[in-house]
Amino acid sequence: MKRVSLTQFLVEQQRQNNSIPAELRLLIEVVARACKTISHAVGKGALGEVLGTAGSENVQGEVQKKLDIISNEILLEANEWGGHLAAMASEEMESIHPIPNRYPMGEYLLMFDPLDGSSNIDVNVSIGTIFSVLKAPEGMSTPSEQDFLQPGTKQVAAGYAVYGPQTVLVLTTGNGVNCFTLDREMGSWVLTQSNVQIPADTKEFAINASNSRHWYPPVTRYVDEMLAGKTGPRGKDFNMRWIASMVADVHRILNRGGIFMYPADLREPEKAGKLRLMYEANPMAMIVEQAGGMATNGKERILDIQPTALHQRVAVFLGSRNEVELVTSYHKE
Ligand code: AHM
Ligand code: MG
Repeated sequence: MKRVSLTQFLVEQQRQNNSIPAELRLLIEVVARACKTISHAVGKGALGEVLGTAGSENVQGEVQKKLDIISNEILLEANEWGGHLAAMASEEMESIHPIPNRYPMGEYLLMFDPLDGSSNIDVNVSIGTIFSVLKAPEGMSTPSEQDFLQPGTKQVAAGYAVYGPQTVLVLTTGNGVNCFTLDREMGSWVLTQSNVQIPADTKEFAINASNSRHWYPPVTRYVDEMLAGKTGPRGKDFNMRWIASMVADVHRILNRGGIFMYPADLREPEKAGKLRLMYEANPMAMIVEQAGGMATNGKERILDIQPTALHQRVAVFLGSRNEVELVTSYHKE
């Protein structure tokens, strides 16, 4: 098998259709390098004294794990000096992180969830890093939170790294979705899947069913109909999976189809779900759409939502097109 590295892949893409400007290519490589470092820290586990809580809370009031903070630091440090970025924003930081004055300022904005699936860190279950890249608005001098509040359609790149039995980087620059497996001996990312496509139909769904008593009627109806199996209105049996790491659930869907749901529910309607639009929903929605799938908040396309706050939450339905279409149609009835 001819091995194509991430660098070679990006350079060739840049040559072929000029779809990736050189600056963006370098930015992606720096993010990928940071993910390699995070993968290494994650892999050490108890031996690296990286497990457990850090005794602090993030802006959403969630307890931070040591690895949440370490991963955040790795991404900030790796991306600060390269000259491609104007600012960064992270799920783990209350406000944006402008590039310090001692470094040149670039034209991109980077957002990330440094370590998604925090509840799985200490139990050795797959976790990951999710990232999204936007262009800074034309004429921006000092970056502000406002500059980040662009709809997901404006993303120029999005991706995630999943730290599981293998470490895999999944990337889109708006021209399909490609996967790179980390060769741990060589320390390089190798192209292992090109132009991934999510099947339009599926028999598998993912939702945290312990919240079912709080669901809104369209979600209850949709899930009940699947649970009814062959003799129910759907006429087939469905299987369920819930990893509680969005990266791992999305990665499964990318590989064999399925629908992932984190709906808003009756508890705190104003929160509109658990997941964050800027760090989780938008990048995943771009990847899923680029792979032929669909992503909505139950009513509208996630990528069309005009953000109003950096840490805004959103309901998420994504994956196999026909299923996302169906559950979205139930919300509209
Ligand atoms: P995190 O960013 O704090 O890790 O939270 C996001 C995670 C997602 O990866 C996952 O889909 C979801 O939270 C699981 O939530 P729950 O524990 O409610 O099932
Ligand atoms: Mg997360």
